[in-house]
Amino acid sequence: MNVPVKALSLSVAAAVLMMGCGKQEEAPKPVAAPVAPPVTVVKLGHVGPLTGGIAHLGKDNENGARLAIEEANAAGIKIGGNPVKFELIAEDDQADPKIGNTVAQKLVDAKVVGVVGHLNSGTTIPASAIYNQAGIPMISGSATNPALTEQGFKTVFRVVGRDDQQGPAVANYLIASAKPKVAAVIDDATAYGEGLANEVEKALKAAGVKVLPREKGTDKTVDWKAVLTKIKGKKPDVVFYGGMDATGGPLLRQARELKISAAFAFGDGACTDKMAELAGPAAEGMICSQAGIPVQASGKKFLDAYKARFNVEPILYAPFTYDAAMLMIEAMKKADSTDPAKFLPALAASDFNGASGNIRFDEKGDRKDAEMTIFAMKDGKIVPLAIIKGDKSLTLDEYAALSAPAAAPAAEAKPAETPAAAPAQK
Ligand code: ABU
Repeated sequence: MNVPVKALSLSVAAAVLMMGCGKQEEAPKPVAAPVAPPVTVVKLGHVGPLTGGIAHLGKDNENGARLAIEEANAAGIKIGGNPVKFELIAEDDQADPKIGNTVAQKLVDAKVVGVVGHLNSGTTIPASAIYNQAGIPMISGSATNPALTEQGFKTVFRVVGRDDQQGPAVANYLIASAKPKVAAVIDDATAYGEGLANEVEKALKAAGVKVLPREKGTDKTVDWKAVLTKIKGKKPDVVFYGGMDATGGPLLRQARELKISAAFAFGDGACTDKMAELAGPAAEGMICSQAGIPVQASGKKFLDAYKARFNVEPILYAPFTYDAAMLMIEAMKKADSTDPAKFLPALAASDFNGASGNIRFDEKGDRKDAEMTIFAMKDGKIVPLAIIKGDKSLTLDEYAALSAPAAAPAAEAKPAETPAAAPAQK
């Protein structure tokens, strides 16, 4: 797991000098140079799709974890008395559950001490059993399907909210803003898309909205014309799609091409500026939700560091994967050990002010008091309309004013010992 690297150097012994008279003089004694303490290399895994339609989101997640690790290495952390060097082992699961399991086993075999990931619920849920079997903690920065943390695994955590929070949040916004009588719900048949669509449907029905029979595609579908033609005839007032932006963008563009005028709403997987790139002007006005604070609220220090390091803006959940890696590192520091069995209790007891706000876990490994944010697409950018925290609905400015001390110093994140530093709780 840890590879000690010993650096040892000795000064060169002086040669014995024979002086003119033939008398042998005693050579100076060798002086040992200061011995550098052994460096412990600590491997952390990150997994997400780095190829395929949602590679942009996988790279965003990976960048967040990488930034945290580079900052920790620059800070020069000691654990167990020795300096440590964190190494990120980044793997591509292509958003495919089978490949997800293969790379999970690869990370176990590589003796990582923790994993940040995976990105998709459909890969994270099966992979979590592999990590749990090996006693390796994992924190997803984006998987929102409730089943992930309902398995009873003590090694499993997430730093975003759940779809049984996100579904009602976006559905209730849709109900209040569009006052629909009839709704269509479509999903991509993944653990995430179908699960979130189910939560939205439940909330719509509970509010008395008639929900049409479910329509389905896959996470590769880009031709939605048959599904949309079927829906058009039933004249829904609103359409919700459970799926990612790579498939949601074409869906929205084709819906407008078919002159479907319903309000469209999406979950976090399709709550990105990429929707405007893929759908064009058809994306204007769409509603979407994220299962956490908007990236803009993650604090200037994190945003500046991310931009400086990667020369792009973070897209969606990079602040959350940054925090996930930081949480692992903080837990190792607290336990003074890189042994997962030893730092796991410290991880479960985290109380940490990171880029995405204050993080504490409940007994299942879910984030306590996770925020939900509702966005609308304006001029090609998703703009946060409301950040829902407990029973409060806040604007971005109101949230920033409440949480500034916690959000600002992302790179210097400290355990939340000062109650004033934490954002308002329910
Ligand atoms: N939560 C958005 C996308 C990731 C997932 O599959 O849960």
